[in-house]
Amino acid sequence: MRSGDGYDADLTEDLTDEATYERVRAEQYAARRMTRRGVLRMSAGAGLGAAAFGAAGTTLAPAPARAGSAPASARAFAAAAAASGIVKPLPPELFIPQGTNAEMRWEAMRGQGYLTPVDRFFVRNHVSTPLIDAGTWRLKLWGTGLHGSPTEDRPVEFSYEDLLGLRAETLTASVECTGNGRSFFTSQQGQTVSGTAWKLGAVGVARWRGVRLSTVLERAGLTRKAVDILPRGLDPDYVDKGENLGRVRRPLPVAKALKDVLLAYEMNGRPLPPDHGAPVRLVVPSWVGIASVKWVGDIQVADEPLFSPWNTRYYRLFGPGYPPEGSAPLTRMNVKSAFELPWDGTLPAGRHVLHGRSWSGNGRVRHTDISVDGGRTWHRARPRDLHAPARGWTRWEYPWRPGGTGRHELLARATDETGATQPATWPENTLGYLFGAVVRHPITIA
Ligand SMILES: Nc1nc2c(c(=O)[nH]1)N[C@H]1C(S)=C(S)[C@@H](COP(=O)(O)O)O[C@H]1N2
Ligand SMILES: [Mo]
Repeated sequence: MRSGDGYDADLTEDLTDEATYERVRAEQYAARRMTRRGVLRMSAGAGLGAAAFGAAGTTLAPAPARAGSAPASARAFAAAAAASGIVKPLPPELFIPQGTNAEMRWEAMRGQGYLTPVDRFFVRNHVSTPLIDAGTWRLKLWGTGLHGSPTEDRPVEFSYEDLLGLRAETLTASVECTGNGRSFFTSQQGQTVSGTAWKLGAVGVARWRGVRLSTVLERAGLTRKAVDILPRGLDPDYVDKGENLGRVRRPLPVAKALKDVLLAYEMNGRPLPPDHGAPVRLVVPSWVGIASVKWVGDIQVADEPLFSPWNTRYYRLFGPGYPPEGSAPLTRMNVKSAFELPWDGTLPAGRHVLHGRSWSGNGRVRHTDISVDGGRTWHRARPRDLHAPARGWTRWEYPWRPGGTGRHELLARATDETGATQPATWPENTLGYLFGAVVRHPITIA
C-alpha cells in the first residue's frame, strides 16, 4: 500500500531513504566517538600488507613514446604526460597539468555539445592509471552484509562478460572533484588551503552505460542488515607524505548504492577509457567525485559502518568552525558555474555572446544570473537546455558588448531547484573542498 499523504512516522527510520540514512549514520559516527588518533591507527593498519606498488593483475601505464625530434613545446608536453601517469594525450590547449591530475580548460568546451568529450574530460588520479585486462578482471564482493558472509578470499565474483549480460542502463551525470575551484579560496579570499589548486575544470558530464550497482548487490546476496559498502580501486597504493594508506577506497551507504549508482563500462558510447576507470568504475551521481571509484576490483559489503582515510581524514570539512574530527563525510556536491572562456584571456572589442554552464549536486539548475560590472547588477542568462538531465548541467548564453577596453571581471551565479545559490564568499576549510562562491573571471578587452 502506498503511504500517500498519510506518511507513516515509523517510516522515518526507513534506511532506504537517503536523508534518514545520513542522519542515522551520523548517529553511528557519534556513538563511536572516534578520536583522530584512532582514525590514524585504523588507516595505517588498512595499508599494511598491501603490495607496495600495483594490485595483482594490473600494470602501470607505460610512458608515452619519446618525442624524438618534436619541437620543444611538444617535448615538454610529452614529458608532462609521462610524468603524470595518465595514458591519454594532454594537449596544452585542452588541459592544465596538475601533478598526477589534468584539469580541463573551460575554453575547450566552447562549441562542444552537451557532453564533455573524453579527449578533454579531467583526470583525477591519486597515483597513476593502471592498465587492466578486462578478460581476467573480476569484480569481487564479500563481507558480513551478504548472505553467508563470503570472505575476501572466497568472494562472490562477476566477470566483465557477466556484467555485459545483465540489464544495461544509461545515465547522464557529472563527475566533479570535491576540490574543484579550490584555488579561489586563495585568489579570491586570501586563504591558505592544501590540495590540488584546481580552477573550475575538475568537472565533466558524460553519458555512462553499465549495470546498476543494486542489481549486482542483490545478485551477490545483499542482506537487510547491510549498512555500508566499500568499493576499492585496483590502482597502486596511495602514499601520503611517506605513509602508505593502501588502495583508494571510500565507504558508501547502502541506501545511496541502491538508489542510483552505476557500475559503468561505457563512457559517451565507447568502452570506458583507461584513465576513467577501465574496465569498470562506479558512477555515484551528485556526490563528491571520490565516491565514483575507478578501476573497481572489489566491494566489501558490511553490516556495520565502514571507515577508510577517504571518509575520515579526507573528504570532510576541517578548520575553524568544524569539530576536530571534521564534519560528517561529504556527500553531495554544491552549485557552481563556469564561463567557456580562457582564464585571464583576451577578447576583441565589439559584440560577444558569452557561453557557460551551471550545475549542482542538489538537482537541476533553475537559472543563472550574470554580472559584467563586478556584481553590482545581475541579468538572467538565456538557458540552452530547458530539459537538462537532472544530474548533468545546464548550458546558458549571455550577449555582451563591453563598454571599453581593459580588464573586466565576469561573474556567473546559478540557483538550483532547491533554491541554493552561489554567494559572494565561501566559508574556509583547510582542505579546500566545495568552493561554492561566485567565481570572478578575469578577461581583457583589447
Ligand atoms: N581507484 C580510484 N578511483 C578514483 C580516484 C583514484 O585516484 N583512484 N580518484 C577519485 C577522484 S578524487 C575523482 S574526482 C574522480 C575523478 O574521475 P575522472 O578521473 O574519471 O575524472 O575519480 C575518483 N575515483
Ligand atoms: Mo576528487
